Amino acid sequence: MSSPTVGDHLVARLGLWGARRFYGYPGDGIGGVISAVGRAVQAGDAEFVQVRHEEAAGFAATADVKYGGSPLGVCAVTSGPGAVHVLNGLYDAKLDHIPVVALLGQSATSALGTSYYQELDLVRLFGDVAGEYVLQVTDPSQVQHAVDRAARIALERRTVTALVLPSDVQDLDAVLEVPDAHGYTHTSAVPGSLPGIPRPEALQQAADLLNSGRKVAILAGAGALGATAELTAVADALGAGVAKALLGKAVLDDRLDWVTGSIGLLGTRPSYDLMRECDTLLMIGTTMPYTEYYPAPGQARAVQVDVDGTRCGLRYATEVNLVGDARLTLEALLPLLHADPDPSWRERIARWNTAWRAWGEERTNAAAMPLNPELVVRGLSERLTDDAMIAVDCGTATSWYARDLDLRPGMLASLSGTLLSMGGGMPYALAAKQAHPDRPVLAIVGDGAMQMNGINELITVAQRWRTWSDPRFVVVVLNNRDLSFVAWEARAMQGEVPFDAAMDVPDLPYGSYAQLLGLGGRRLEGPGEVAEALDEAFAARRPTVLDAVVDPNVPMIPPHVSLQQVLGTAKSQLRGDPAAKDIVVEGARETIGAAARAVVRHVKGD
Ligand SMILES: Cc1ncc(C[n+]2csc(CCOP(=O)(O)OP(=O)(O)O)c2C)c(N)n1
Ligand SMILES: [Mg+2]
Repeated sequence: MSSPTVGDHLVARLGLWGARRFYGYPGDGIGGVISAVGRAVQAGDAEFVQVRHEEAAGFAATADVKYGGSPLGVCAVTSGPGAVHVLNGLYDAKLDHIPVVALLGQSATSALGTSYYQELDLVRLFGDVAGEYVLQVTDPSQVQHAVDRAARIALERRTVTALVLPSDVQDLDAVLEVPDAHGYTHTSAVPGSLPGIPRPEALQQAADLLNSGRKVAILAGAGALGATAELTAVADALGAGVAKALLGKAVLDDRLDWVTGSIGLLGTRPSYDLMRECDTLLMIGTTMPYTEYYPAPGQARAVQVDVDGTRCGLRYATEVNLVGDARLTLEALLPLLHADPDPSWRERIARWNTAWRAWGEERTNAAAMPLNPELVVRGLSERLTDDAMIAVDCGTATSWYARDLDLRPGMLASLSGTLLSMGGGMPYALAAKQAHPDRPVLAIVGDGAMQMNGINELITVAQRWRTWSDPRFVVVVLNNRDLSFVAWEARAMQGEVPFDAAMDVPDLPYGSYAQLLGLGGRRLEGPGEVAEALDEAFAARRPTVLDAVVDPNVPMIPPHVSLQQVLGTAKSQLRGDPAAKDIVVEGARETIGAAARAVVRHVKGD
């Protein structure tokens, strides 16, 4: 066998870090690495997932880690356009604190600096997204330390790192043994120990504060995932209610009466009330950005748990910050908790939940033309098995997911949580399947996002599904022919009439498109069809796309509708929003319409 190349060395060294699944797209700029991945695939040491667009490679590498597949995500893309395309997916990783190494092709060293074709200054371009570590590799003896540094920094700082690889360097002979000489460095591919437990004094201080609370609220985020049992025990010991940030939704069962579900603009009213009424706040693995959904400043005494001390005290003024792993920290905190919770606190929380669920039923059953999206999403809750994986795109789908989909421990669910990028849903679902081919996946995606990249990644699904031991891959397209989320933002936040040419999405028969690809597909146009179609899709022996024709005029009502937002809606109605006549109808939809009309009357002085 010919001697290993720089590309082979790179792939093998990444393998030592557990990074063996490469999401990517070839091009001559990354040719030597792609060939090396190919040789590793042949040897059974690696896997290559070709996506339809490099952005999806970035999203999928991120999601693979989020769904518990690889410890370290990796994507490989070519120079120039490939590198530019992957950026958005990498920003998703950076903002959600997911370790990903990007392998970027580059023009040959002999051409660099000559404005060569596809030559971009990638070290500079990636200086932000991979600001913690971006290195152009020009000598084979760098490979060992370049990979070790890129992997270690990505893992330790939970961020993105990048290696820029000139094409000629990728094919040079590898230097597997770094010389024992001046100017060389010998690095290790052994990962660091995981984050540990805070100091005992800090734990005691936190316990004293929490023990003195009478109405304790817990806010759990992505950092709490994997700590379900410990979180439950701590919440019980404190008699606390728990609200969940979007990325932490899978940590606790949505149906528990002391769990108030999602929080924030897309969250529930009980989560808002929990925060506004508590006297003590325990934040675990979250920096949920919507500060108006925290307790009022000064209202609650607060403790925060986070693996990264720099994120403590970021959204709410804390008294004690516990820097450590969430599960270990909660476990260590538990024996110190001797609270005397007021039982009426959890009883109140349960009453809030009962009222919220009743209103949810009402919203779900409200008539809509032709389908109410909340009816579709609630139907999904009942059909998900305990091992289901869920991926959601950005749009009204995020809102219905946050409020209407009941998750249970054991399920895996994620989305582009901080970047909130459209186009994450399908690559996330694909990566979930690559990570766990034996589990079913559900993707909920808007029609805008589907047309942005979803229909393309459906081709990847068609290409790969026969390699999955469980072929179930259910895509629910919320086809409202509208960029509904932003249309509602325009109405509620700016008081603007949405601008049709900007908001309209062309209708497309997503189910028929799926059939063209050899997948299952069906269009849903009436409430009577929903249950049967969902049952069929979850029982199918191949991926299925359900094209749910839903009403764009079902409003996303914030959990507490502020006067300002209502005024915004009222103003847009006054200015003749063509949707206004449809918005103001029966059931739940009347809530915002009626409030808006009340303000309109007030403004007009009736
Ligand atoms: C890449 C990207 N572009 C634009 C936005 C702004 N944005 C947020 S939601 C949304 C509308 C999504 O439309 P669709 O996928 O049809 O879902 P809907 O809200 O209609 O259910 C837009 C344009 C974004 N978040 N990401
Ligand atoms: Mg839409």
